[in-house]
Amino acid sequence: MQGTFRFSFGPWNIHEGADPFGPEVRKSIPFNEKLEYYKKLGFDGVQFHDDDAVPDLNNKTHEQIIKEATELKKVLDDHGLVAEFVAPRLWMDPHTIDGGFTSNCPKCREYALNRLKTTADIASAIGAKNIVLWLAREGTYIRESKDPVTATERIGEALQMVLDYNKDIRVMIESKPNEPVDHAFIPTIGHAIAMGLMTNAPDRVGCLIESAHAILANLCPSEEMGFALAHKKLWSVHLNDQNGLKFDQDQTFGMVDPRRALNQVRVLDKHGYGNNGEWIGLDVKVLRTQKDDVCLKHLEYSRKIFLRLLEISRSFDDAKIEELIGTRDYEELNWYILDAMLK
Ligand code: XUL
Ligand code: MN
Repeated sequence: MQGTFRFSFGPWNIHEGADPFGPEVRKSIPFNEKLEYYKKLGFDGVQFHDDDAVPDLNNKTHEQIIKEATELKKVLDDHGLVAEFVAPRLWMDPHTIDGGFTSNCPKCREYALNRLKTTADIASAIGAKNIVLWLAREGTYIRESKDPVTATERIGEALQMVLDYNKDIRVMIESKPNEPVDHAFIPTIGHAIAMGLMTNAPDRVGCLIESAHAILANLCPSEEMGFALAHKKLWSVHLNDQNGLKFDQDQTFGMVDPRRALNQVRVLDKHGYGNNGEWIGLDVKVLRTQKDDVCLKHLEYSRKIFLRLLEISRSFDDAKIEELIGTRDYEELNWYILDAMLK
């Protein structure tokens, strides 16, 4: 069964280029202008952080937040766009300096839980069925500062809380082993899937695999995807690329290792990804060196590279591959794959 592919990205994937060592290098593009680019670039889905959808959340009443989210839904409808998910931005606020759900400060944990409820409300108002939890600061810089059992239980309790709070939503956990923290509590997709088992609704807890995050855990993204697909838990992906174990690079899909990218496309396509409405998210960053007039190419080319790799993957003769597997001639299999890619 082949996959069905529709593409999404988040407004943060078009940005001004500031990094920890230097300021912005491009002009800001207002959110409404960003929306204009989606269809032109071949994208139909929008990914949101809670405050991408409703800016300045902390200073608005619940009523205002829902009103603005409802208005946003109309804007999306007018553009023919769909909201894929909403993710609480639990890493920027002063309450979340030491994490959200696992913070050592009870008031800060309460803030994080309330923000998760608001995220669920925004998701419902903009017609998104999914919440993404990238557990950015749920981890430690100093190992003795948090007890890992208590921390894991607290993440489980947060999941249970939001599943009970809004029965229509599903949660997708986006694992990442490090950055901004030294060591995250949910570093891999195996951890993410296991978290569902701490709730009474594991069928509503799945995962989002980001290529770069798997690579940062020194794991192979396509194998991680295979594991999640076997568990029927791969509900979204953030495709991109990453050159080794360093800061999270969010490079254009396939930029570093096209074969590794091919294998991600192949496992998704072979196992019918997208046939239940799953999206291909491209969590890619504009290179800081790109000028204003060419600052969307990372999105355009990531999608294009995905589609080119899909063509190559679909051109493979399965019988030939089976034959090579049967004779255990893996050198020939390697040649067969590389020859197709290098043509
Ligand atoms: C962080 C990351 C985030 C999430 C959304 O590394 O990938 O962009 O995807 O919060
Ligand atoms: Mn991501």
